Parts: sequence; C-alpha cells; structure tokens
Amino acid sequence: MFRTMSGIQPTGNLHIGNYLGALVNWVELQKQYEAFFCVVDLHALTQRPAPETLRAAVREVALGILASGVDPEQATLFVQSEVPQHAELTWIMTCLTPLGDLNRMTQFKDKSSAQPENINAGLFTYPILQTADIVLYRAERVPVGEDQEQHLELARETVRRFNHVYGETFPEPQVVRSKAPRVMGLDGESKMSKSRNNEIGLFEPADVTMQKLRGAKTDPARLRKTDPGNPQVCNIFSYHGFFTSEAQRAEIDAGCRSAQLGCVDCKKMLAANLEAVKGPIRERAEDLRQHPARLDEILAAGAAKARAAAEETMVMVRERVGLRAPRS
Ligand code: AQP
Repeated sequence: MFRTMSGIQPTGNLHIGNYLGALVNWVELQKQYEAFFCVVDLHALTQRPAPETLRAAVREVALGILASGVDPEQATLFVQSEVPQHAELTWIMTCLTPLGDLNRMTQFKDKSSAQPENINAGLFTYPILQTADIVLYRAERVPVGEDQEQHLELARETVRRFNHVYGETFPEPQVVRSKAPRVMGLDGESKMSKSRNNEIGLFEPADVTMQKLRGAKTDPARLRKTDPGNPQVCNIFSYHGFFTSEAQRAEIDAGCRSAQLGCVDCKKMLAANLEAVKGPIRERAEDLRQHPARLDEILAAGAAKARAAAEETMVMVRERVGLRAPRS
C-alpha cells in the first residue's frame, strides 16, 4: 500500500480553503493509502507566534482535522514537534539543497512580503522542512494545493539528489492534485488564507458567516438588483460550485443572468448550504473540545506510530550519510 503524507500549519483558524483544498482529500486518501497527517508546528514558528497561542492553535487544528472526518483508526494523526526526526532530517536535506533552488520559490516572496518585519531564515528554508516531512515517511503520494506544487517539485529534486549521492533510498513523491487547488478569499483577490483575514472559518457560527458574506464582493458590474449579473465572474458563485447542488446552481445561474435573483438571496442560499456542511463539523469539534483527554490520547498514539516510522527511515539515512546514531 502506498504511503501518503500531508500537514497543516497551526497558524490560525481553519477555513473552508483548508477544508476543500486539504481536509476533504485527506478523508478520501486515508481510505486508499497508509496515511500520515500532521499539525506542522515547526513550520508555524516562522511566524513567531506566542507560545500559548501556538499551543492552543495546535489543539484547534488537530480537532478540526478530526471533526472533518480524519479517522485516527485509519490514519496516523500527530504533531510535528513530537517527532524530533523532522528537524534532524531537515538539516541533512539542507546540506543537499542548492541556494539557487530556494531562491526560485515564489512562496518565500509572498510570505516575506506578508511579514516584512520578520523575514527569518526559516521562511527561506521552509520548503526543506517540507521535504523532510514527506521523505521521513517515504511517502509516495502527496496531496497539494496550487501554492504547494513548486515545493513538491523541489522535494522531488532533493530526493533524486539524495538517491544519486548516497544510493537509492527514497521513493520520488508523486502529486495528488486537489479538486479545489485554490479557493479564493472573501476579498475575491487572493487565495483564502488564515493570515489574510479573508476567510470563511470552518468553526464559524452561521450568523457570522452570513455577516461576512453580506459584505463580500460579487460581479462588480452588477450594481443594482435589476442589473443582470454574470455568475462566471462572481466569487460567491465560485463557492456555490463547492457547496450547492447542480440543480440549485442552474437555478441561481439563470436567476442571476435574468436579474430575477438578487445577490443577497444568492448569498443566503450559500450560507444555508455552507451551514449544512459546517454545522456538523462545528458540533464534532465542540464535543472534542469538551473532552481534551481524548484528543491528547489520539495525538500521543499518533506520535508514537509516527516516531517509529520516522526512526526506521533515520536509521537508514544516518548509515548512508555517515552519521552516528543517538544513544539512549
Ligand atoms: N485557499 C486555499 N485553497 C485551497 N487549498 C488551500 N490550502 C490553504 N489555503 C487554501 C491548503 O490547506 C493546506 C494547509 O495549508 P497550511 O496551513 O499548511 O498553509 P497555507 O497553504 O499557507 O494555508 P493558509 O491558510 O494560507 O495559512 P497561512 O495564512 O498561515 O499561510 C495545504 O494543503 C494548502 O494547499
């Protein structure tokens, strides 16, 4: 059975971009592959969160993953920092990665412009940590959103380089494309992101979502309800593509083009469909929040399994590169 590996940063509240772009796929992947899913708190350090904020975000993201349908009986769910081999392998991979390759990463430019006051080296070497995350589990299949494709290509090149220098060790990870590679934010201008304040939160109550939708941009050419609209250029209609039945989408499309249906009514329909998905997730998340010991138990069991798999790889890696093994 192939292995798959993926992670989410605990950098804020999960949103429907994370849900559609990652979590929905994870739920499917766990049925087909031996799956390792991870809350990547080492990655989050690049944003220098306050320690208590980071600790709380790790729990919130972990329970969001479970509430979205990842089953700890099927998949290994763990927190990255509980498996120290991620950091160890990162250093080895750092010494194999040409500076020029990192210079080409577009996400570094995006992320550093988002935090100009803190352009740390971790932001620059972030894709190497991502490479280590993947190859530590010798994963053959990696689900990626559009923003991550370049990083996966770098991981594949690093694997080829490692295998060339030290002998065949790692499989080359293949991309599993998401059905929703780039969910746009409510601003309609950039991808939905935890840190851009343009998100529809996964745990958000229905009234908060409706409030946000009210202010969200639609077809910019449709100024009045009596103007016919074009759903193809409407950000709200793009969300209907994920949450609304085909029949209702056809109804909305016709109503918008003929100016029979106003934007507010269209947004109300979306809010109801969103709530049908988010409501049960929110309830399951709340239940887990009320039982913190259950979450601790799941994460401890996941970390133990992940450490065992990671150490198996590291025994081989240390031997091949000429390092000594840590003694207990
Ligand atoms: N807007 C999106 N559309 C589709 N997929 C998305 N993902 C994130 N945003 C979208 C996917 O979610 C997974 C986890 O992402 P991450 O938390 O590791 O980092 P990110 O991609 O940087 O997500 P954010 O929300 O934009 O976080 P911040 O603001 O902290 O940088 C990935 O599979 C990603 O593709």
